[in-house]
Amino acid sequence: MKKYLKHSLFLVAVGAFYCCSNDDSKQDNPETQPVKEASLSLKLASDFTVSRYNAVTVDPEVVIENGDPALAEYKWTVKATGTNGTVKDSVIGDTKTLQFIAPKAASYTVNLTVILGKLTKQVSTKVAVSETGKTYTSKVISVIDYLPAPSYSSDNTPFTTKAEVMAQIQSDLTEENGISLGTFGGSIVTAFDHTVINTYGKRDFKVLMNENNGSLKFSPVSIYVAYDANKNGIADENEWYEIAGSEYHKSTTVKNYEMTYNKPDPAKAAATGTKDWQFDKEYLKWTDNKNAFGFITKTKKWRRYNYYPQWMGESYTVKGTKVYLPVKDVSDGEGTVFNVGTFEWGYGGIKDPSIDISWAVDNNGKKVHLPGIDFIKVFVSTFAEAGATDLVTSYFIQAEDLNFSKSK
Ligand SMILES: [Ca+2]
Ligand SMILES: [Ca+2]
Repeated sequence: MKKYLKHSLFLVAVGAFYCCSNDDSKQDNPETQPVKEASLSLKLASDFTVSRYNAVTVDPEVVIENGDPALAEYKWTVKATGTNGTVKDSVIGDTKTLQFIAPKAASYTVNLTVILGKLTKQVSTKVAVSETGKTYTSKVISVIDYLPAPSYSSDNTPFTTKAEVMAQIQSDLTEENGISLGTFGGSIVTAFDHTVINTYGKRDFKVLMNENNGSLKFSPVSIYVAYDANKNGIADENEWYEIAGSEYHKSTTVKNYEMTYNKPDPAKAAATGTKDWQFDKEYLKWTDNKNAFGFITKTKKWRRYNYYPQWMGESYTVKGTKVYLPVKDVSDGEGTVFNVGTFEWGYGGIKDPSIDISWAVDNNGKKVHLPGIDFIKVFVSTFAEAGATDLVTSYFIQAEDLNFSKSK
């Protein structure tokens, strides 16, 4: 024991000596060396090729000496001809690497300006965008997946298999009939026939839902987007990002919320409430991943309908971000008239349902930069009942590319 103690003391002494001698040496060397001037040099391949609505990575070689690379500012511009024939530079990016993507086949002159303190350097390249021979549409054209949550008025599609349901939903999308998503967790995944470009500094697509109509109120919906980065034509699990709208950072927003809906037993006697419209207060049982449970009330008006999608088995679980929707009874507690709130920006079913792809975030809430998106998922992120007017639900109609170019 003694031996170890001695040894340790010796180490401490050496450490102390080393530390002090190091400090001394610093004092012996006053900072007389001149500050080296920063230098910046750029290199970029002279041309790139890609086809219309596809992204090509334009990756410059940036060499910075005696300067902090984190302080470098990047500005990508492309020469665009305006409607009156004037040629102007449009900003298309502000990151070191550019994902160039264009709606029209043409030859583009792309310039990069890098600013580092007092230094400014420019470099330019050509991107040749070729035709694909395909015709594109501005709206989503196919349904990839569909999972409705309970809803009062749709009878949740009188089918027994998912294949039958999907055929009906695809036809409803084409006809723009309005597709019932129900309450929390109801969702639809749709695909465009082209990549919706994330236009710099602009909103890129809009989501069309059915609108509030008299006493019938609908919920805003959350949007998730996927860019087919690996080009396999599939929205892979790791390609999805949530659009972080106005409610995303609020304390009332619950991430990774899960609800399980249980199929009501048709043989069960209805538990009527004190109000005339409360046909069965214990109609459809739900549980969540916060150890809570409750029942969706069946209202008198919809008593002959199934709220539960009959093809979904005995129970099913939905998951995603839950957003608080203010719902206020304005009928002196009668539960017959309600005010339903809305969200400011970044959702479907609101006053301005246009979305900037740059609002996309990953699972940790960190902003991601996507060159565009191929798939969108519309998800009912609220859970609210409005008395006699029943569940606050949503219907998806369409989604549309806002900067779509019809001409080739
Ligand atoms: Ca954008
Ligand atoms: Ca993919």
